[in-house]
This record gives sequence, C-alpha cells and structure tokens, in this order.
Amino acid sequence: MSALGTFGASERVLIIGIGKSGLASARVLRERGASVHATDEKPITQLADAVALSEGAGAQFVAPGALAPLLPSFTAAVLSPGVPLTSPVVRAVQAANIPVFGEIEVAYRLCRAPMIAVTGTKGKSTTTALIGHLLRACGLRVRVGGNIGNPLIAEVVDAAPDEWVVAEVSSFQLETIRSFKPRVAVLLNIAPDHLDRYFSMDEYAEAKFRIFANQSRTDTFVGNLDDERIAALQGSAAESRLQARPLWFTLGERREPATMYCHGDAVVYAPVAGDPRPVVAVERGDIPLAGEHNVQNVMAAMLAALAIGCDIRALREGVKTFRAMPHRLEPVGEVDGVLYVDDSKSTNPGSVVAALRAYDRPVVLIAGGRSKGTEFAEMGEEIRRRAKALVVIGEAAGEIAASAHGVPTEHAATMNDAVARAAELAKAGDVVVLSPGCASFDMFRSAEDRGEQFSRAVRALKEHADA
Ligand code: UMA
Ligand code: ADP
Repeated sequence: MSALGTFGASERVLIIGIGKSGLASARVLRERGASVHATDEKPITQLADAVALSEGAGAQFVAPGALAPLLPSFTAAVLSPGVPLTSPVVRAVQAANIPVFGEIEVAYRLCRAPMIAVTGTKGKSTTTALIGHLLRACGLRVRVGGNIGNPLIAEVVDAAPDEWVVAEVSSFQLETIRSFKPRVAVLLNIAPDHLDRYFSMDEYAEAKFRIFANQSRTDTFVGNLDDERIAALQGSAAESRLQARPLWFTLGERREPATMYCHGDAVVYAPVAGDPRPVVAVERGDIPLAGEHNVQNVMAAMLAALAIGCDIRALREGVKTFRAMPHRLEPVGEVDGVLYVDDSKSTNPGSVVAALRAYDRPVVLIAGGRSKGTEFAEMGEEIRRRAKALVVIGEAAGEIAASAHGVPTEHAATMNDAVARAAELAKAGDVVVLSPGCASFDMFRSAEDRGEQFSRAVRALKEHADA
C-alpha cells in the first residue's frame, strides 16, 4: 500500500513559507521521519534568517530560484496560509504535479481526536477560545489551536481520541483543505475583509463555505441566521449545500429555524432533541463581554458545545467565567474618569462598527492603519452616528477621515500622539477605543504590538495624571 498522504518516512515534503505554520509543519513532519525541505519568498536580505530557522526545524532550505531541478523529487507540498495559491512558487509546484496541502489539512489527517472548527470574518478567536473554555468547564480534555496563534498541526499531532480539538480556521487556511471534515463547523459571519487577496466578496465567502464542504449528516453546522450570505444556505439537505444538521442562532426573537435566540434579557435555547420546551441558555447580563457581537459569539459557542452533548447548566456557568481576550475590546485603564479600551485586533471595518455599538457612552475612536482593500463608507456612517471625536493614524487615515466627514477629527503620527490627542478630546464618562479597522503593518510589527503600544501610552498618561 502506498504511504503517500501519511506524511511519514516515505515522503519527501516541500514546506512553502517559513513562518509559524511552516516551521511547525517542518518540525512535526521531520519527527514523523519525512524528508523535509523548505522555501520562502522573503526578500534576499532576510534569507539568512529563513535558512537558520529552517535548519533549526530540521528542514533543508531551498531558495525559490533553486527549486526547479528538485521539484520532481517531492511527493507533497505543505502551504502556509499567508502564501496565496497564485504565488509563483505554488504555481511551479502545481505545474510539476505535486499535490499541495494546507497545514490544516495535514493536521486533520494526523489528528485522532474529533474536531470543532470555527470560521467567520470576525469573532473567530473569541469563539474558539470560548468553546475551549466551555468544554473544559464540562470536564472534557481540549486542545485549542489554528489561526488563533499556535499552529494546529503541533497542537493536535499527539491528541488522544478521547480529547476534543477546537480549531480556528481562516479563509486562507480553508482554501487548501481537501478531506477536512470537522464534527462541528461554526460559521460566524461574512463581512468585507481580505479583499486584497480575493477578487470579490463571493470568492471570499466561497473560501469560508469550505468549512462545511465535506461534512455529512452525522456532523453539525452552527450558523448565524442574521448574516444574509450564511442564512441563504438554508433549505432541505437535498437542495442545500449544507449536508450537516444545522443549528441556527439569531440576535432577534424566536423565528424558524433558529435554535438559539434572544428574548428580553435572556438568550434562549429551544432544544432540537428531547424535551423541546425552550430554556434560558444564559442571561445577557451574565455575559462578561461587551457588545451584541459577543452575544452572537456566545450563542455560537454554546450551540457548538451543546451539539457534542455538553450540559446547558455547566455551559451557563462556564460563560460567566470567560474573560475578554487581549486586544479584543479589552479595558486597559481609566484616567480622569475616561475608560481606555484596546480593540487592536479590530482589523476590518465591521469590527469598528461592532466596537462603536458596544458602548452607550460617548466614544472617542482611534482608527486607521493599512487598508485591506475594503470600503470605509459604512464604518464612516457609524462613526458619524456614534463617535464624539476621531483620531486617525496610518496609511488609511485620510480615507477614514473623509468617510467620517463632520466628526471632529485629528491626525496622529504615533500611538503616543494618538492617545494624547484622544485624551484631550475626551472628558470624564467617555470611552477612548482603539479600534483600527485596518492591518497594523504600516506602523507596527503586528496587531499585538499596536495594542501594547496603546496600553503603554495609557499607562504613561495615568502615571502623569497620578503624579
Ligand atoms: N511568504 C511567502 N510568500 C508569500 C507570502 C508569505 O513565502 O506570498 C512567507 C513569508 O516570507 C514568511 C512566511 O511565508 O516567512 C509567513 O507565513 P504566513 O504568512 O502563513 O504566517 P505564519 O507566521 O505561518 O502565521 C500563520 C497565520 N498567518 C496568516 O494567515 C497570514 C497566522 O494567522 C496564524 O496564527 C499562524 O499561521 C498559526 O496558525 C495570523 C493572521 O493574520 C494571525 N491571520 C489572518 C487573519 O486572522 O485575518 C488570516
Ligand atoms: P477574529 O479571530 O475573527 O479576528 P476576534 O475574536 O479575535 O476575531 O476579534 C477580533 C476583532 O473583532 C475584535 O475587535 C473584536 O471586538 C471584533 N469582533 C469579535 N467578534 C465579532 C463579531 N461576531 N462580529 C464583529 N466583530 C467582532
């Protein structure tokens, strides 16, 4: 029997992209006895780093220009999510008839534990972490990984069959799955993002829909009924692309076919099996996260956990003890009666809208950075409706300022400058929110770096105020 596709000793694998995902793949496949080479399209000045990193992970580095003669010898290529299928290296590999697998696909093939997968434009990390937290609260053993930060392959390779894996999967990662078939697939929302990689919203949505493409009737799909593109997947199994049993949630009142919905101050669950009488899943006041969008994340997470048999009382208690993840509407300090909130992981316009709607006090918004090809018109309208002032930063500063025409706006060159200006614009009772709606790479190393610089500036402000 051929051992191809097992990523073991008989395989000769090319890893494409030497970042977190590629390095983890190299280490795991090396450990399994595969022969591993790695390549990267970094600028030539950074190649020394790439060589050292590859070798440290047990892979032999090959520069893209030197790949051609080696190509026929590879049995498989493992692609990092940041490398698009249109990259010259991937095209050359495909032209040589070498099968290309995403790291997620390889992780899935090597994993013996059942999987819950989460995707969506926004809320993935929060919902993934929350499902992990809820499953643990129910006494299950859980591994959490994927786009959330720790590569899935390293997290799951030694998972036991009686554990659960909760995987955050991005559209980039879903592009290169083949047999990936999660027991539960969660699809939170589809809003404009990554339009610098996809030609259209339809193409982006199709990448997300791959999360359920291989699911069958014994699997579960958790979907957001309030999202037009996702709700359009409804229909009988015969006519719909969804083969899995669907569990729908809505922020609205009860309506078919929602299994979880809101009623007054409660999130309500109408069980799909057993006693059908609706029960309160959780009181909205017990959800320790700001904003309606987080009510959606909680509903999705609870449904995923219910789908695998968790007890609703344990889930209710679990929700109460979850805390906002860093850089997601995370309160980082109060100075002179003004609350400062770090929402640096807001990297598309939709998450700025969600942040603005999360507060019923005047908001001074800090936004901007590197645009991902999205429009700012709707975000601008929400800024006009809800923000008392705006501080813009980064490459998209002008575009965002124009979209929010009429709102008092200042331009800042650094994060310290932005926080200082926001502090001047705010008065006691207001909230200053860093919710950029853009990527960070024009001014910062990462979204985390951007959030940390914000927190540091707030701390300095506080020390100055206390002095
Ligand atoms: N590279 C190329 N060619 C290219 C692009 C990149 O060779 O065309 C090389 C770069 O030179 C670099 C390497 O690929 O050396 C980087 O690989 P990568 O971009 O896949 O990044 P990793 O460090 O491997 O991190 C990836 C995810 N990154 C992306 O999807 C862009 C991380 O998600 C994820 O946490 C990590 O794997 C572990 O699973 C980050 C992300 O920004 C957080 N995700 C996007 C998002 O959330 O919006 C999808
Ligand atoms: P992701 O992993 O999909 O980027 P996160 O949970 O890390 O999502 O949150 C990233 C940003 O999106 C934060 O600013 C957060 O406040 C916002 N956000 C979280 N959940 C949602 C949601 N369901 N809809 C819109 N924005 C959201």
